[in-house]
Amino acid sequence: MAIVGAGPAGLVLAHLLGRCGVDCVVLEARSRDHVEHRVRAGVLEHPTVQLLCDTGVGDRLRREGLEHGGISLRFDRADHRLDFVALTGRSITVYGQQEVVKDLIAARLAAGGEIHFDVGDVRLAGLDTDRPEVAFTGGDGVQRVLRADVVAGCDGFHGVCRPAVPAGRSRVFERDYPYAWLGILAKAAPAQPEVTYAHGDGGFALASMRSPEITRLYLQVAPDEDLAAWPDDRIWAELAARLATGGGAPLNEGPILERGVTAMRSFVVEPMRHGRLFLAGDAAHIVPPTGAKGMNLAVADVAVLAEALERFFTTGRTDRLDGYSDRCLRRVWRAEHFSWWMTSMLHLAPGADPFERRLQMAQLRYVTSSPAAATSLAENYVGLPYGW
Ligand code: FAS
Ligand code: PHB
Repeated sequence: MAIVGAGPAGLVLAHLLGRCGVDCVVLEARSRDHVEHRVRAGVLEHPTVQLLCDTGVGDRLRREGLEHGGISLRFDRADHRLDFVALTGRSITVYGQQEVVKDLIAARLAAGGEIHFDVGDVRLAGLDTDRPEVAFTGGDGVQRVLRADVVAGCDGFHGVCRPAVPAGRSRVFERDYPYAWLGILAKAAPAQPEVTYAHGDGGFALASMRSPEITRLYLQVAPDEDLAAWPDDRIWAELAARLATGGGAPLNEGPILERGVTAMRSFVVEPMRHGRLFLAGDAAHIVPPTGAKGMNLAVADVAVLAEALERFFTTGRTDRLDGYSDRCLRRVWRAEHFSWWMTSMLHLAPGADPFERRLQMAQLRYVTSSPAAATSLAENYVGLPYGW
């Protein structure tokens, strides 16, 4: 089993396969230090937390993760909390993606798993045979060829696996949004107890956190925003303006530890398979991060793939492998819709007319006042059960 990519998808897959005795090798283009410090997602769905804890890699997550019973939508200069536990009986956990990656790498290496970092020039061949090959240059400069039964393409949106599918054998569905997120990680106490999405006249902002001392904040900006045009004082002033409430606590400022601009897009490739290549996570789909689904979808994909591969390697039966793409795409499209819906409800599209603004306000007021509407948002946000 060759796994290309050591992000959440590749590492969870290697962890699950390792537990059932399937021999797998992970190939990662970047260094261990880089992947363990790359700041990305922050919210773990309930099923993701369950899977990590049930398979023995959730100890630190349980100790250090911040379990939240809900989120707030901030509009009309007030907070409107959605109580996920009351609505669904389930919670979410805030725990940085890089921490999940650290825990998984440590667990794989402790179990004797094989992860090659700093690999280059990864090339796939023989995907439509039963002996596919992955050629690569190791971090030591030595060229190698990995002969496998199956290849998992877990190398993200910009990887080499999806492009290895011959033209005409897959179909792409995509949408770009007329805005991006400027995100910062700052050494400052979060000013609010839970993840808070703000919709105001100046545009969207999101207040999250990583610990009682580290806050994670986002601003809607133009899709081609130049980060250099955002000195610290401008970032803090705009965040304060967009997150202002009637009487809420003021934003706590502090040293900015990391900053970046993330494009917003929806993207799905169908099918998520070509011969013995199986695509998972961002290699197969992208969601705008407003629904906090990206990393969680990656984990859900490989939970299905690991079960199918275990059946194949232990019995030779391919029925679950043959059903992999269709089964994952049902959840993927549900998450694509939810992420598009949250994004459209909360962001101010450039040139949006007063009619669109009033539709957004009507939706925000409805989803925070109707138990039925609030339950719909809550069950999608906390994560639908696997197999949904
Ligand atoms: P990943 O991209 O995480 O991992 C792919 C791995 O493959 C990487 O380590 C890469 O180095 C490696 N790779 C690439 N090409 C390779 C090659 N040729 N050979 C070998 N290895 C190769 N999601 C949220 O839910 N909330 C967020 O706030 C959020 N913020 C994000 C910010 C940014 C800047 C980005 C890019 C994404 C963000 N996401 C967010 C989405 C993100 O969390 C992804 O959904 C998640 O990383 C998906 O995990 P993977 O599918 O494993 O892909
Ligand atoms: C985060 O904490 O990084 C985060 C939270 C909620 C989102 C996206 C990102 O929708």
